[in-house]
Amino acid sequence: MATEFRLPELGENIESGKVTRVMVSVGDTIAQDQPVIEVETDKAALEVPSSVSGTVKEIRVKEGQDVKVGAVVLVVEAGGAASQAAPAAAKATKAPAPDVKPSATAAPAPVPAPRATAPEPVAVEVEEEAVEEAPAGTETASPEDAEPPEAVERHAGAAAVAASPSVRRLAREIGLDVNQVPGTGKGGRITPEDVKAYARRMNVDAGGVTPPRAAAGAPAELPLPDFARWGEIERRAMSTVRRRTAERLGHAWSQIPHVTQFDKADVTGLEDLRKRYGKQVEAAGGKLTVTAILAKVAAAALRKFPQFNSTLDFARDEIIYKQYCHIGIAVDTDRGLLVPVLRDVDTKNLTQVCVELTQLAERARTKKTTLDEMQGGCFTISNLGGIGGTGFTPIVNEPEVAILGVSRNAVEPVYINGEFQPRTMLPLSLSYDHRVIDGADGARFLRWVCEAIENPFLVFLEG
Ligand code: CAO
Repeated sequence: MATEFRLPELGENIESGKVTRVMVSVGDTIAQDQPVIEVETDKAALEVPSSVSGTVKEIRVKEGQDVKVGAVVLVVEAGGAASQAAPAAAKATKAPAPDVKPSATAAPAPVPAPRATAPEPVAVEVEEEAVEEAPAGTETASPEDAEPPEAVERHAGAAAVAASPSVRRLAREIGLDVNQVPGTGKGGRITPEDVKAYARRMNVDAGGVTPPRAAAGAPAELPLPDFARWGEIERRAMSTVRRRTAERLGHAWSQIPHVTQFDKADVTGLEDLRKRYGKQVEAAGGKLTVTAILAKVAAAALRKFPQFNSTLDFARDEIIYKQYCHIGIAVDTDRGLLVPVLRDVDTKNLTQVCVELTQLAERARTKKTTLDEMQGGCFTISNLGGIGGTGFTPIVNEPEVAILGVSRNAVEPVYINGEFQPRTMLPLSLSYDHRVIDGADGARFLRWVCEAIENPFLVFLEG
């Protein structure tokens, strides 16, 4: 009997993914839980395991194609179908989306969504022909354009939120969390007007649907010249990561009043400690790096300065203070910038942080990070010092309110006790959201970070 394997839920608010690799061929025998395709979403690249076993009869997706959650990926002949597979012959126009909850009978979602925000099975009505053909390497028009009638989302501690995919897309393009939008439609359903009204209240420009180019910081009203007039050009489709990066950074840059504070930490002593304890950390499976040390110091600084571990909720006239401390680390990968998150840095010792950071950066570079690992950061560190540079102004990683930029350390003459001494100095730049953080606090925070680097005892004393 032929069974269909459909794209399972990939995570909260994720409706589709771009197929970056098909890992099986027609005629292959596959086992349950065997990864069969690799999918890229705006948050992570995931290997998607099959929920069925047997012989692959048909492959319904291609590399480069956008595939909707619930769309058929494979048709597999016999061999132990899991519960979520539907009969291949069934041409129902309202097939249920696959079960998102890991269970004994359903295949696990490729990446478990964060426990606190794991959605209930989504009541999305999936159209049979959800997958659009596309030549390899190009993106199709958004699959969201084929709009299912209604969807229900849930999020932690909140009632179900009803919003159609187009409304959720509108919210996403503007940069809003649809779960925060009060719905005025029937039964509390969120309408496009609700999203725009909410955006206006948040001081966000929602004049119509902001076109993606405008969201990415390139004003739509400026038409591009015909560059081919001056020489040969090549057009390439933007990757999902590049597009999402452009949208997010464009939004953050235009909406957050940034201030960047600069300072320098004397890391002469720290560099000696790194040399002295490096082998010990290496034996534990990690690398004792400046980034890991800064993550620990930043975690302590967030406890001392809680306004840096906050998020502005304009709509409710509130500031949300997080009681946990997850640090995002900017990682340079061949797919572009990714920011996986180190969890509960304040509760872990430095060796643990080093080991986790080593593994996390490696997973980010090899497309192995889970969605959970890409979410929930409180504060971000971007270390460009391994590459070079004397300073830069990082952009705040919304909805966080501050980010620490790290540049390359250098030996400099520092005037101490009446004489110049050669000291290794680390340039740091702290960008922050001036709506939430005052300049004096920005200066105090960064100074404290520098002092804690120079005298780590401060972390125990005050962090
Ligand atoms: N000054 C001088 N040297 C530095 C340094 C600094 N600030 N930071 C790192 N280095 C050195 C390290 O000591 C290491 O040297 P060795 O190989 O001799 O030990 C080398 O640079 C590489 O460092 P690393 O990558 O092993 O470790 P890390 O923890 O310092 O960095 C990570 C980890 C993930 C932050 C880094 O690899 C990376 O991806 N950086 C780029 C981040 C980025 O793209 N930011 C931009 C975001 S905004 O567009």
